[in-house]
Amino acid sequence: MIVHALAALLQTQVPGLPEHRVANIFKPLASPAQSEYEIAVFVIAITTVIFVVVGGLIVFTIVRFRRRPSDDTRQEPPQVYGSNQIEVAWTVIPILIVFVLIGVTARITAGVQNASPPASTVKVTVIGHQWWWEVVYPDFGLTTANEIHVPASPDGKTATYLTLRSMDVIHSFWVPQLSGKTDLIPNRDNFLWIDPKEAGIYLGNCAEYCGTQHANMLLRVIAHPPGDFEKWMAEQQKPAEQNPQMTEAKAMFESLSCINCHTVKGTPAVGKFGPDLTHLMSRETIGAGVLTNTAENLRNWINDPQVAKPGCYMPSMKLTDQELGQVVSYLESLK
Ligand code: HEC
Ligand SMILES: [Cu+2]
Repeated sequence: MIVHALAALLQTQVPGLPEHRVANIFKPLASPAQSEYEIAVFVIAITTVIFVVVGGLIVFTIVRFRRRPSDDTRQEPPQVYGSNQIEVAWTVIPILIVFVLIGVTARITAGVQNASPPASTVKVTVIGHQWWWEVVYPDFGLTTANEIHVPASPDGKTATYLTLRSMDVIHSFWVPQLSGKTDLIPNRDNFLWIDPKEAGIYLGNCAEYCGTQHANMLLRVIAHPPGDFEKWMAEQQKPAEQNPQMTEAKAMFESLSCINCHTVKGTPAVGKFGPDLTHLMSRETIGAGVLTNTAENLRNWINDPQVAKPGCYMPSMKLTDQELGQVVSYLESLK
């Protein structure tokens, strides 16, 4: 399984878009991640100084006051206690340090949370499911899955505001180069915003254990260069492709219970339990990043999703070869 996930992570590449695949908080590429990076460095610097001072004093004491052969072993060392100055110093200084850390953390957290959206803001609702992400663009009437397309914001003038919800258990949205983790909690809306400084693909994952396939609940944010996001959106808003050569295959798909769980816009398939398949072929991966979206992987997935993602909530439909062939060719027409 890990091999599958790794393979999916390593293979996929959209031509022309660089991949920011380092899951590294020390290489921030969006404002919230930048602020969080700064505070992380600040806290690490202060705690490093404390570590060096305390560790240094301990080492110094051990060496300087070690037992020497000339020591009188029957005599206790001088018992020094009750120095007011020292007591005050080691109480007050740590309190001051703690308050500085609290103050700076509160200021940065509030700064990230209260930042007002720039004029051009894309709203996205991300809904966690076991074990995939539903992605809704309420202003565009669009639903997709697992791959969140947003405009890049090289000048800081656009941002994407995410409303985070959950259908079942607590999940956590984490794309390390864009922002810290934010939980998706049932019956509660959480918010998060991102403004990727560079176009490209940012990888993330669910960061709150949410059941067997938690590790395969991967996430990618695709930040489009200026102008491209609108093109992508225009493509996505079109209804599902109606290819006349697919009439039979389409009828086959619609006769199966796939349509109780999946939506294909403009067709009788209106299920909401699984990912929207209207533009399935525009996605790079299937199964929340577990497989690259190739013809072979798609066929294997539909034949039995439990192989790539054991325990996931899509059953093997035990299709015959002929049914499988038709269903796959229909899905492949959903550009
Ligand atoms: C009981 C509900 C259910 C049925 C029936 C069902 N699916 Fe699914 N399907 C799901 C769920 C849930 C997922 C998401 C699995 C995951 O990633 O954990 C999914 C994922 C998929 C995906 C991957 C989509 C993506 O973007 O990752 C495809 C393709 C798919 N199903 C096709 C089909 C086809 C074709 C059928 C009928 C033969 C079918 N499904 C029947 C629930 C169902
Ligand atoms: Cu999860």
